[in-house]
Amino acid sequence: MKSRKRLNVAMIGYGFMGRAHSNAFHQVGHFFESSYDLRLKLICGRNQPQLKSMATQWGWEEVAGDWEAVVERKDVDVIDICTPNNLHAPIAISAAKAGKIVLCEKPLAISVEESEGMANAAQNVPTLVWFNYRRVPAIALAKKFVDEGRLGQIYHYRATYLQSWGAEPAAADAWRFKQSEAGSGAMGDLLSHSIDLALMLNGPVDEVSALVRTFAPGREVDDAVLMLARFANGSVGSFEATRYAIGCQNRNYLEIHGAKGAIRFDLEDLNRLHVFDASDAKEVHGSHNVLVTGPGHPYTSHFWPPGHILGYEHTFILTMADFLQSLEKDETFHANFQDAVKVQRVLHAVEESSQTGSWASTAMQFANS
Ligand code: NAI
Ligand code: SOE
Repeated sequence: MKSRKRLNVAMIGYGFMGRAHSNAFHQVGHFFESSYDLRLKLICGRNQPQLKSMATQWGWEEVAGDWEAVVERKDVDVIDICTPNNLHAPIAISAAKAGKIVLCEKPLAISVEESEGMANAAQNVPTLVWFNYRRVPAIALAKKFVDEGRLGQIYHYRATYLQSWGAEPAAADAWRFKQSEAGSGAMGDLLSHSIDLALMLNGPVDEVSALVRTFAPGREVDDAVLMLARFANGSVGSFEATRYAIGCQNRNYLEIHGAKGAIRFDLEDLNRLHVFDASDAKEVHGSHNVLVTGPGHPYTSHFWPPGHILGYEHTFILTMADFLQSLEKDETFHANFQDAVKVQRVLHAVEESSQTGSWASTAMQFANS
């Protein structure tokens, strides 16, 4: 066993992601060897009774109420931001200025300018953005196939991120519906994931044409967004993200068609990658329905024997595992703040196009960033 350096983590916000990250911080050391020993030092939030119960349940040593004080603490090495989107920038910038490692939930920010400010402030500290779907083993396998050229020249990229809870009246007062806290609706919340995956799998987007719609009367943010994209590699993309896809819970789907083959993935069946290989004998042409649990598949040997499936929580454990390895090797981790700025620029172009009704460039206004 290597001798390990202790990293004290402070997590701001303790809701859904607070639990997903707490689990990852606990589990990563069980499944991956690392030079780092994560210590769950403190969690920060506004409701002290809830915070204390969360701390007890998830093994956090201390609780705190004021993030400004937390980011300055000398005994904290890592700040993990799990708050609503509008707080990402102020917390991340203060934490980076205090020299902390900064982990931040997506979308990185509520505007391009804000995200650039974060990336600038964090130039000298390691950063991570929790675009966790990059680490679904089936998506990592898709990335390997694309990088190996197994799909050939890419023609089509297609992504849909379909949820339905936007249509539920009970959800109506959530922070996710407030412009001031969320910045946007399906755009920042869901489309950001699809864009991040598209940039990772298919490279830069040059231009977009978008349609944005709010169905609920008086709602401040978008419920649905459609985007057409021109990729730098010559392929074309279509994207749809919505909170009004009645019947769908969390259907994060993508499909890529190239000259030599195709792949298709659906988060609602996350252990599977459908792979079409045009070089297969014609009489057996059809998609291989690959169970991505090993042997030989990305990440899977760290968990269970082949066929013993993985879940949503593993994507966060794997994100953390790769991040700790990048720290150990002094390598750049992805997705980092710079990667997430690129996502913000596409989102900005989406907003612009939806307002002007014209195609919008992702480079136009921000050519120096
Ligand atoms: P949530 O509503 O479950 O939790 C938000 C937390 O922030 C709560 O604990 C709340 O008390 C806390 N908070 C709010 N204002 C605060 C303040 N001033 N100081 C300290 N704490 C404060 O929200 P959820 O779902 O955990 O989302 C948080 C972030 O994670 C968002 O940016 C969201 O977009 C992102 N997210 C990412 C996911 C992913 O797939 N990577 C999945 C779900 C959310
Ligand atoms: C809610 O729409 C949500 O939790 C998003 O905030 C996440 O980013 C997405 O991964 C799942 O759905």
